[in-house]
Amino acid sequence: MLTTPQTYINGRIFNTTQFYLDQFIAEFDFLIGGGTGAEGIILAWVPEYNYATSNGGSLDFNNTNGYAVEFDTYTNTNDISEEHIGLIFNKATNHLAQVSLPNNTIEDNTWHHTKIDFNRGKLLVYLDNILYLVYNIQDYIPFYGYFGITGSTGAQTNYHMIDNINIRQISPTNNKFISGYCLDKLGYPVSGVTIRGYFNEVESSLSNEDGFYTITIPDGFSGSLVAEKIGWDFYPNRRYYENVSTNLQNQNFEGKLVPPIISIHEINNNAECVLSHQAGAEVQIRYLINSNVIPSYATGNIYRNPLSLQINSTIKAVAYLSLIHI
Ligand SMILES: [Ca+2]
Ligand SMILES: [Ca+2]
Ligand SMILES: [Ca+2]
Repeated sequence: MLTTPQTYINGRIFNTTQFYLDQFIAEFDFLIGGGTGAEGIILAWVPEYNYATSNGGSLDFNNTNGYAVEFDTYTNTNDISEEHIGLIFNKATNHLAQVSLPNNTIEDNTWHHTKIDFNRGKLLVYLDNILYLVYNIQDYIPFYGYFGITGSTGAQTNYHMIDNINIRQISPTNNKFISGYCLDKLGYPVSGVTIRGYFNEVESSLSNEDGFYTITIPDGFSGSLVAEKIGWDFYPNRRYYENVSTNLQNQNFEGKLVPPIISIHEINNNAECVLSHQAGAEVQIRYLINSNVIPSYATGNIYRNPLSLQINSTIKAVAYLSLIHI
């Protein structure tokens, strides 16, 4: 029993065992009804379960930094309709997805069954064996946290009851992870770095906008990780691991742009500067010249390799090229 039909109360049940929240299937039965009509039930997966309690339209899910599937029975801020199934992040007003239900689909004082199938951002929500909600959380980053079910009432009320809770992961004890950041020397994130894991199976992962990566490994794995991006070198160039049985964080790589090769020739009294770099590198060229002569290329990206810079000068010109990654 999460709530009785009293106004402005909440109820929650959390499993205090920490899980790696990358994949799970959650099933349970619930009953909503017997009161004047609010607010609903959610299944939550959150980094901490002891966040501050709340009631009313927040569904006892407020400032959680986690995700939840809601079975909402009262129209509040940003709600699509009175009864709906939704995916919310952090708090109940923040819907990532929601689908409307006809009135008295779930608020009918009878038992319903839900199955919530989640796999690295891909969400399927079934109600009484019918698929209602499909959504993909782009760039979902698995984290350590807890499963729970909460419910609340507001000015209007209901019984909120749950039963037969079953939450399972395909291989909860076998999945471990290694995570870290790819940053340049100044601490700026390097995104789009392929982190390749070499062990029994080769698995890879890309660093995101924050330079953060996470890679799943089998329990007890021995092998190595390599960071790769065209135009970049990384330190260390390989990280070695032996018999890893816990999750490892802050396994960082420091990125450095591969230095270009610059050569300057004199051709018919003109200076030609040829600059070679690994194809595909995102590099911007800035220059200073100790004469008033304008070169034929001012700035540019290295789309061609090598890129040549023609300096039309009969006097001796010196080009200072500095490379700035974008
Ligand atoms: Ca209602
Ligand atoms: Ca609501
Ligand atoms: Ca809602």
